[in-house]
Amino acid sequence: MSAETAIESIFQQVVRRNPGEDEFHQAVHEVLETLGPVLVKHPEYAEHKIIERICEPERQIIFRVPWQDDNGHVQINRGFRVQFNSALGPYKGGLRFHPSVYLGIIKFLGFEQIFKNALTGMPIGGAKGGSDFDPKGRSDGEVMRFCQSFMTELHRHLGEYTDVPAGDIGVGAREIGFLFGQYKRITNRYESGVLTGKNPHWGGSLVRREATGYGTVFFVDEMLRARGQSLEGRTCLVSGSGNVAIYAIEKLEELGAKVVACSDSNGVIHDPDGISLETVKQLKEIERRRISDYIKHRPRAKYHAGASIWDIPCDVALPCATQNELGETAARRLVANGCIAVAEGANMPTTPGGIRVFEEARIAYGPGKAANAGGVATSALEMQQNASRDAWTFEYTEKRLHAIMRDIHGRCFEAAEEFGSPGNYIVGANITGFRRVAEAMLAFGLI
Ligand code: NDP
Ligand code: 2IT
Repeated sequence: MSAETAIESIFQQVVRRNPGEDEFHQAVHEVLETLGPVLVKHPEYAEHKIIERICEPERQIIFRVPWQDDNGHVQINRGFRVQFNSALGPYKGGLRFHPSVYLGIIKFLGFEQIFKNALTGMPIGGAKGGSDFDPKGRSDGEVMRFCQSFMTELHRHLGEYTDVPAGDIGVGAREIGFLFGQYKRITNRYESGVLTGKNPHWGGSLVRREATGYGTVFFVDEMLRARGQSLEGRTCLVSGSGNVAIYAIEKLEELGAKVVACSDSNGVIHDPDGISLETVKQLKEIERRRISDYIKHRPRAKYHAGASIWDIPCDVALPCATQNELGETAARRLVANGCIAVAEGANMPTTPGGIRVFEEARIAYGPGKAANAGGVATSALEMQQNASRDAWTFEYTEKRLHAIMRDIHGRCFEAAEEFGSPGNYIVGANITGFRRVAEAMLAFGLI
């Protein structure tokens, strides 16, 4: 049986065993379709069923999260933590609070996280968790009660050497604070390393807030350098207006690029003079408002409800909102408008059809596993600081992040060459991450 046939049959088995989990199937397919050449080079991986084992989470926890809203009504949500792979270190990965969350979303994110975390070169396994809780329109008190209830169940599965969650969509510094407070209270331990993304005043790392966005920009900068180009003077689009988007915009501006648009799930802001980051931060980080309010502060900007950000002409596009936000039609539009680089701040934002368009056009395309790995890498730096009871400066931590992103780029670039797909960062990222996990799993015996 050829490596490709063997892999297709593993994929079919994953689909059969995980019915209805479309996003998980998509994430698995995207990795498996690049692994053929690895199996040819390493028949021992097939013999020991490494791929089959990696596709099956080590542990899946699903639990009830009851809480009381401000009107005294009982609310019930569902909580998840999928501990996917611990070959390289404690389970590590964010928590997502969004009404679209179900097991298939958490599994796709956890699966991606295995390879992303391996790619950072740091000692962290892969996991993801979250809930179908919708934080939009909820008071601080409601969010606190939800977080306390969520942690009341989840705490027994966590620990600095066991599983270390962080933020993702809908989970930022406020939620991490409530979660940490409840963990500390239940366990009677000030175990700083059990969560990352903490406020720097009580154990968080400087640069963690900025890390995913900054890292994505460092990655796109590396891709452009590899082609003898730079970010200077480039027109950019950044979708979303949350944590990743905001700090991607900040670093793009620092490096001399101009960001003309950002968005949220309701619509798009187009500001040809360049997005005012101060306004976005005030609206999103402080007031928790919709991005449509931006035009009240910047009357020359336009708001397009329900529009696609990818219709706006640009040189560089950074999808930083959510999965499957950039489809085939949008990808064609970007390429037709002269876009030269795409790097994914979000997880799996480009559909398979969109990826094909970028590959055919041979533009620089950085998949999320590589491009957004700066967030989790800086989480690992936060764990290092917690373990040594130390706190590093902003400058030093950012230097470490920058070096990590350069290394990730280098590893992906070289692996893509080695396996016959020069310039293909999907191949490079998947193979590099997979090999590191596979080697550890082989060494550990049948686990
Ligand atoms: P936030 O909650 O801070 O922001 C999410 C942004 O994306 C918001 O602007 C939100 O708009 C928009 N968005 C969310 N869902 C949708 C949707 N279904 N359609 C359109 N827009 C949507 O999350 P983050 O910035 O932390 O996360 C963004 C992406 O980056 C996610 O894919 C996440 O997995 C990924 N990521 C995050 C990391 C981190 O460190 N935080 C690390 C690596 C990847 P609205 O307010 O309208 O919902
Ligand atoms: O998708 C991701 O890498 C994250 N949400 C960050 C995970 C982390 O543990 O910092």
